[in-house]
Amino acid sequence: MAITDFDRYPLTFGPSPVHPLPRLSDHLGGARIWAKREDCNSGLAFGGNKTRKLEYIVPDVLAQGADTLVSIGGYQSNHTRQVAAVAAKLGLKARLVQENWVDWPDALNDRVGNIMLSRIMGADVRLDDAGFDIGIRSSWEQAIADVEASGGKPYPIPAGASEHPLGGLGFANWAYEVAAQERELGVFFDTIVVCTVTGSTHAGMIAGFAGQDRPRRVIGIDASATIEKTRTQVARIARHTAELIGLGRELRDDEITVLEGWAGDLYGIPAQSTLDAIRLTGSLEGMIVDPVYEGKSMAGLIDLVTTGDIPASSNVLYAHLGGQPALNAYSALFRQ
Ligand code: 1AC
Repeated sequence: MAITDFDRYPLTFGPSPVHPLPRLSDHLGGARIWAKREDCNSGLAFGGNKTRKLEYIVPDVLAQGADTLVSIGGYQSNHTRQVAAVAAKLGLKARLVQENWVDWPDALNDRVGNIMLSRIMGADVRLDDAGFDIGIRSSWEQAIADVEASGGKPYPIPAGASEHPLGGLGFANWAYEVAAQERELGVFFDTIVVCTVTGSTHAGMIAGFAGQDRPRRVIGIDASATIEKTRTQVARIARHTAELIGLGRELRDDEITVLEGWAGDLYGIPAQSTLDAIRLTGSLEGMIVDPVYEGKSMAGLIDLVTTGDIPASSNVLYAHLGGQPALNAYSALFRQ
């Protein structure tokens, strides 16, 4: 099967915008940097990368006749917010387990930003004390069982939709969308930079680009400081997705790159480089990145361009995945 053979339920506006970041590029004095904007890809609750993944999962939800999407993330999960939006759009219920992934002292952490949006959209939001983990959680399995026990028909969607068998397809398709946009724009992005945590965004890209003629670097920037788990998960999902879309060969290890160094100590806690990247990108380009995901991947991009690891001759495409709503829980960091 090829990517075009999979059913896709449209939730996005179409191809997400691609545009240059000239002032950031000039400031760094190296490669030319562009952004592809999943933060404005849809009218559903600010969109984001998970909306693309859900486009390939919704046909299965509808085929199974489910009435409740059951998913999981941290209090400030972008993923659960996008699941809540899709449930609202389809007239389904959403049951969301929101774990305490980040020990963050903001008193409104479980009330503003993503979690507030999920509540506004009518999701059944349940807080859970468990800390960060990208694996399958018993609280989520319990939520699925609870929905079933109360007569509902649950549809399980794991954290970030990453461990879902179809979770990599949205970003495999993204790779083909990029190739079409390159033809229109007359540019080739030899380097892609993307934040990676639960892994299927990055993994899908790797699988999608692997089937194209011109090789490129698809650099995942670790944002959770659990590097070995992340590498293992990205590799597994990339290989599974490559097989699904009929790549016809094994992915090589050198096609799977997750770089560490910008996550700080913990998921959800910004490092100084994260905060510097947020302010630099905002003040030079008016583009807002967040303290959990994009601030960390942007910090990685800034260093890789500045040190020449990404050569000055490169065109870099920065994947903006749409994590901004969490900024509301980090207001103390931006008082001045
Ligand atoms: C971790 C999946 C993730 C989210 O938003 O919950 N990106």
